[in-house]
Amino acid sequence: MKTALKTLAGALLVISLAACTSVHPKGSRADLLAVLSARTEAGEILYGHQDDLSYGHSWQVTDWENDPLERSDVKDVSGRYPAVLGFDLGGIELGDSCNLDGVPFGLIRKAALTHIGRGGVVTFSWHPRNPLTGGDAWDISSDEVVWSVLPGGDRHDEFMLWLQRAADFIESLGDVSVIFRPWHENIGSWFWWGWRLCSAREYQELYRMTWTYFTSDRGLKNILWCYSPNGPVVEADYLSRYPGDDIVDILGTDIYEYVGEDWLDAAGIRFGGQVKEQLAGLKKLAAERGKLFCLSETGLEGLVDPQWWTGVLYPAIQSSGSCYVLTWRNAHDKPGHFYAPWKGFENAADFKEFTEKEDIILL
Ligand code: BMA
Repeated sequence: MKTALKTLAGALLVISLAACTSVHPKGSRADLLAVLSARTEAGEILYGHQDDLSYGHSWQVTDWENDPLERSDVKDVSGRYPAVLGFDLGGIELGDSCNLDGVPFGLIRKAALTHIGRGGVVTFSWHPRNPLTGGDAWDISSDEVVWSVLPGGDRHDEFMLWLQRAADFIESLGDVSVIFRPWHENIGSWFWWGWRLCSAREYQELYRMTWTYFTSDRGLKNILWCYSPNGPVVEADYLSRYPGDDIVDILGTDIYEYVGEDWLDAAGIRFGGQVKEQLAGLKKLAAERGKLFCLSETGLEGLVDPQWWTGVLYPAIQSSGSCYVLTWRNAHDKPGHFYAPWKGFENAADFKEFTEKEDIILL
């Protein structure tokens, strides 16, 4: 009975949302969870893009206080805004005014709230500097960094100030709910919190300390917590650093297509297989735990495959049960570093076709 009622409520939610294309209820975290669950149960996948309202392939917002934030590479090509918008908090830890990619935090706040106001979902990643060496998030010169920020470690007090600044920013958004996925891609060893840089227990403590500070110490309850290791990885590795069912809401995975020296089709086939297999694994884990799951980051840099969206990504995620898929940013200052098409890009039609699939949701 309970399940039947839940399904009915979910169906009604989806019908009402389909009418207005809004995917964000602007309410509590329970509301956001309910909307995402209802969309997922209806077999729909929200499409997301990193930094979409702040800049694009050949433009950037400059006068952000007066800009209506109506430009978007995704909208330029498809006519609609992405349903999910990703932002990165890297730099907030030292109180910088701009993030690591030069985006003012004032703009990030305004873009996030504008997007939620339009009915979209917002997710934050975080590439903080290395708290022990002073290097960046990719500084893996020491394997004592995580240890040093945990209770009792040399850098603990200062690190709590870093968490405070990140929490201050999220709190400054006000009464909206967002997805946060700190300490991502932790099964690789390219960030200071990565696989070879700390033990499983240290990683879990880092994640749990972050969650406890935000949730209990600061009372920030409107956050859905996403755990998003890099993929593909086997289930045992995925779970070995999992922070716990009591604190994680969404099981994520970051998987990119790399072409390298490969034949293009081979790279696409390999990537498609990896995504399919990883999402099938997450589907099982998520079902066992009553969680949602997603493709938290993906993409093919420079979109060198003219049919990547309809020929590679879509077949890999179709009917997967993933609640959203987010492609990475279109840098305005690095011409080849883009993951969504832009106005004038030669293969934009393939993306438009992808966005017109009835199970792919944009605003
Ligand atoms: C990476 C690249 C970098 C960027 C970082 C954080 O994957 O896009 O240029 O600084 O993400 O956004």
